[in-house]
Amino acid sequence: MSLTDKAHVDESEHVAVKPRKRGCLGHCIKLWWAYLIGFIVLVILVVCLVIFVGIPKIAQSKLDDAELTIDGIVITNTQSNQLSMAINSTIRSDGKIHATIAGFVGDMYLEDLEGHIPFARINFPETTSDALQVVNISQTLSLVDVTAITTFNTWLLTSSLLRVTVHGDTTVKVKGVAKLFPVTFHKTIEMPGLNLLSGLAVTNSSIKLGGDENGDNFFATVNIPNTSLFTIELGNTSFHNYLLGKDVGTVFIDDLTLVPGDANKYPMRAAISQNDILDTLGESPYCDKTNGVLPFQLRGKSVVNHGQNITYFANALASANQTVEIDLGTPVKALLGKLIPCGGL
Ligand SMILES: *[C@@H]1O[C@H](CO)[C@@H](O)[C@H](O)[C@H]1NC(C)=O
Ligand SMILES: *[C@@H]1O[C@H](CO)[C@@H](O)[C@H](O)[C@H]1NC(C)=O
Ligand SMILES: *[C@@H]1O[C@H](CO)[C@@H](O)[C@H](O)[C@H]1NC(C)=O
Ligand SMILES: *[C@@H]1O[C@H](CO)[C@@H](O)[C@H](O)[C@H]1NC(C)=O
Ligand SMILES: *[C@@H]1O[C@H](CO)[C@@H](O)[C@H](O)[C@H]1NC(C)=O
Ligand SMILES: *[C@@H]1O[C@H](CO)[C@@H](O)[C@H](O)[C@H]1NC(C)=O
Ligand SMILES: CC(=O)N[C@H]1CO[C@H](CO)[C@@H](O)[C@@H]1O
Repeated sequence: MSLTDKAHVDESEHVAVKPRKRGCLGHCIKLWWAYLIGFIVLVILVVCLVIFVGIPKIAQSKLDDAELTIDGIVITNTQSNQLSMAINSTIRSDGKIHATIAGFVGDMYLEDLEGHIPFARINFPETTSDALQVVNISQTLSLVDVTAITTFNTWLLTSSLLRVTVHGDTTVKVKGVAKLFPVTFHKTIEMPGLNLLSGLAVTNSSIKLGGDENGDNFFATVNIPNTSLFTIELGNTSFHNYLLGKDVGTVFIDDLTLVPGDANKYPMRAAISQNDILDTLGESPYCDKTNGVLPFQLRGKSVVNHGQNITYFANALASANQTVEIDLGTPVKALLGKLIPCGGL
């Protein structure tokens, strides 16, 4: 641009100093080389602008417009310091430009937690700008920051919706241009959480007076609804069991793997204080209104998978109480032939 400007300036100065009636043609012919250089420079400039400013801007804005959806996340092989994480996802774009996005490391963090500390670093594979891209990832995650993953699990457990951001720097290669352009992959996804496992139901309960060889005296079937997209291998879990604010024992659910949907049906066993239960069953409203259905609260105590303490799940499960109504009237009636009357036996 500077050269063309200069050509114009030269010309006008010329005209100003020595006004003649020869018209433009003579000048144009005389200064043809200046116009030519000006033109070439302009072309180079435009091409450079397109390549170095235009394409990266377009590439970045196309990437920003693309939509990332998570179809499923599977967490297995959970150990104290590592786990396997698989993610099935889809990236949708308008597919109008032909580009390749290089593989990159994406940090995943909770969008709504200040600090944006990553709880996972995911290796995204190379993708293209096709309108529909299926991106399935499977990798082992070393848990460098156990606090961050515990916090994430706590949010996942306690929220009905949570926002997770994937952020990473990568490059785009546009068809026909050799240069790689730096771009940033930044997507915030809204996903359903486990909503405190609400809807958890305990049915088919039975009592064994005096307990079995492990000391367990209560058995039932538990249904744990999973509203999230996560499949999570927990392992052997145990829970504090509170009755009206008092810790009355421990509930165990073995080999627990939560899957999305309603298919989480597990046998549960518990070692609970029989005296506390019988006392409470003899009080109103349990003796006269609820037919022996008692309001318990469960709070995570431990998670052990193949001998390893999984604190990032245990602490998440310990962060909140889940209220669950358990029918003890039916098993007591089966045992004693009657419900506990008000005032006790
Ligand atoms: C991804 O999809 C495959 C095939 O449908 C399935 O076997 C796998 O469990 C899925 N993984 C995740 C993480 O959803
Ligand atoms: C990727 O995941 C999708 C489901 O999200 C599944 O349909 C597809 O089969 C999976 N592909 C592979 C190679 O696992
Ligand atoms: C009820 O519990 C018993 C053991 O206590 C178990 O064998 C049975 O399968 C359970 N039934 C259902 C329907 O969950
Ligand atoms: C859970 O309930 C028990 C008994 O009511 C209470 O002591 C405890 O503080 C509660 N814990 C949480 C995390 O709410
Ligand atoms: C759960 O505990 C049982 C009995 O203690 C054990 O046999 C089993 O291997 C444990 N399961 C896991 C996943 O750790
Ligand atoms: C797991 O934690 C329990 C209680 O906190 C402890 O007694 C046990 O030794 C731990 N096990 C391992 C393998 O660290
Ligand atoms: C009870 C409940 O909320 N069930 C949900 C479990 O999750 C699936 C989707 O993964 C939903 O369709 C169910 O409604």
